[in-house]
Amino acid sequence: MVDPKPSHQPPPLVGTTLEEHILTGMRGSPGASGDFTSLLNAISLAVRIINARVRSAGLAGVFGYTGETNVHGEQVQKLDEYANDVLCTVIERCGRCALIASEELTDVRICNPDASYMVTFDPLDGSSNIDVNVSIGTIFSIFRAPDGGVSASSLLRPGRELVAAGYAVYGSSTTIVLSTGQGVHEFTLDPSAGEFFLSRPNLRCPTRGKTYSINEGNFASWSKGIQRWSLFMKSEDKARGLPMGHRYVGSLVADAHRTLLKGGIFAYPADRKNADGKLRLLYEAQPMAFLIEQAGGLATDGERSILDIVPTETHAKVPLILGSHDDVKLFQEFAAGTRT
Ligand code: AHM
Ligand code: MG
Repeated sequence: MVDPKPSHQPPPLVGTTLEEHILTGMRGSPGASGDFTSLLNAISLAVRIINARVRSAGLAGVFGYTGETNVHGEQVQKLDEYANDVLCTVIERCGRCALIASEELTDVRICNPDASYMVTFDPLDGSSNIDVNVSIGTIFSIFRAPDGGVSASSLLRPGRELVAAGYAVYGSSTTIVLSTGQGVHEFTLDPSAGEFFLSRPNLRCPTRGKTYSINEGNFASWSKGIQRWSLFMKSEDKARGLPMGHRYVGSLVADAHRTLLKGGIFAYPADRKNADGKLRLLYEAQPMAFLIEQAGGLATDGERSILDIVPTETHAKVPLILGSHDDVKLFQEFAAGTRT
């Protein structure tokens, strides 16, 4: 007897790996030399190594790895320093990166001056959440290196020139969300295989969302316009979808990831203490803005697209408002005082 034909296609036995996905995207593209794939492979390796350490961070405490030295007499690094060292080592060794900028490095680091790319990263974003077992992540971006060699100012460029950006979330699972300028795709680590597999292709940020995300504790230091916006978010008007729900993790990766997937708005605006906000333009705001715009959302400083702003220095800060198109536009109207 012949089995009846299945009514649907069975899922593939093996999913698409991150490397396969990158290779397919690069095939046939001008200048595809394999350098870009090697660089992304290096970043993915660094993320897996950092992930292993993040997953045992609690055990480190249990086993007494809390002081300056551990039971083996080795220096114990803080997790964010460790993440920085892993990324620097793996990226430098792959030989495809000319220049590195990191939140943990005071100055940019020239590694392979003739290489084709430059990389920025925030090695462990949301590090204040490490001790309380809440999601943290790694943010990165990739620029093409200029012809004629790199210098300290080579990375002071608008985010529009990025060739790729992404972040890893060390959450209930470990994921990498990546864009090489052809949509945004999520890959999830299968810990048993040690491999990232495509889990959600072509992520789109909904036009409107149901939650807003901001540190409400800063209310008293915001401008009048932003205070009015915050009160509006909490006001009751069912027909307009108000009040919005409030969600705030305090890790940019986690708050931006939720906003990208479910819509809504994340904001870290300027306040009385921080005239330029708190977040860093080069390795936090630019990569997140690149991803959100690729997913159909908006990322602004309240007026301009983040991707049009040129950093004045490596660690320059910027107000960051990102998320669903309509929710970000509304924020801008309140901030500008055109809506009260
Ligand atoms: P960092 O942990 O890399 O220094 O990043 C700064 C963090 C962001 O992840 C987060 O959005 C923000 O600081 C939270 O700040 P606050 O505690 O002031 O709300
Ligand atoms: Mg950060």
